[in-house]
Amino acid sequence: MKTVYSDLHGLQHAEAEYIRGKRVASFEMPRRVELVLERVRAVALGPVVGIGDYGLETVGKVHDAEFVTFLSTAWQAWSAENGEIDAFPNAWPPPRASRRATKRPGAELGRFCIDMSSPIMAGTWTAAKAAVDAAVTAVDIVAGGDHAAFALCRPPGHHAGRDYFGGYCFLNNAAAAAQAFRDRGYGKVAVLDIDYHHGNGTQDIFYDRADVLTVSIHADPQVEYPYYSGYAEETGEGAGADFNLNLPLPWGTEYTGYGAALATGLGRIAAHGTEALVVSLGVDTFGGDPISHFKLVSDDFTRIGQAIGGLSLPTVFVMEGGYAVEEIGVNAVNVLSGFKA
Ligand code: Q9C
Ligand code: ZN
Repeated sequence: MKTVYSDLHGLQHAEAEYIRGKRVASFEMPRRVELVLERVRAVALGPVVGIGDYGLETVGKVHDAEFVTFLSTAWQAWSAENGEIDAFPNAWPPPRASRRATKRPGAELGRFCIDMSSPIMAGTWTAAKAAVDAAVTAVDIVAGGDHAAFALCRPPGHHAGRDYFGGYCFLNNAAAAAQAFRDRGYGKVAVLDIDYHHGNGTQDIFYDRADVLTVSIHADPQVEYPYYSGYAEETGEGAGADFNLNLPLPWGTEYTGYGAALATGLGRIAAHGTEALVVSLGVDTFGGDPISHFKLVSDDFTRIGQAIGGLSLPTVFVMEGGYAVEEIGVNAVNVLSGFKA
């Protein structure tokens, strides 16, 4: 399996995020994917290739134009007012307030940013755009005949919606990959999100569409980020009714419970008549993850990969979360090795 990688990800290197009132060192860091890359090489998973440049068209198919303009110019506006300091919002629009644009960068951030974990810095746009390009490059590798490919990208993407960012995510790499499959003639596409957190952005982007089925297995949103979505009753709307499946699981979930949910999700993906699959590959379901509460062990990731491989679908894996940095390489690559076996 080929791995798509660009070192431009290093341009996003947030110093801090805010967790429960505390300013702490960012859990989402460049070293995460560097260690996955090391593991890819150690097990000889396959060649490592660079990214293509897909311009703004791909991004524009899954994000609103106003949001793309905002994100690509946010640092310039913020740093002109505030200097070289990581950008966080300083206000959010309350329900029923005006959605109109303001003249202050901190207030503009509040219009598009959903939390306090995702600061914008000088290289954020370049890094986020490179991550989308990695995901779409992986799609082109599969469309070119490979059975599967791995987009080893960061910042992650699944919390970014059509017009918002957060949860360490700025642009939705997996959604761009799913859309790219559609644009290359794959009629029915599915996204399987196995990150510990609900893939709210991906759900949002495809919520009213039947051509891209979205399935997410994640921690119960009543107790876990992103809190305001990820419930089982969210099943899609309009043409997309019944084309979104959420499988929330309690804190403490081990492979017994996880594997059962995975089997349900894979069954739905098979029933969809899926022609191409995108996997949002988060490994923050690991028991040792510092911000999560599932209890998977490293060997469980091999089993997850095997189960996904059982679908025998053209598949693109897109890196998402995973913050137990020392184990992230083994855990992520176990999924890919399991898939191949
Ligand atoms: N107490 C991804 O895994 N902070 N994003 C949550 C919980 C945000 C995770 C704080 C976590 C985002 C891609
Ligand atoms: Zn996550």
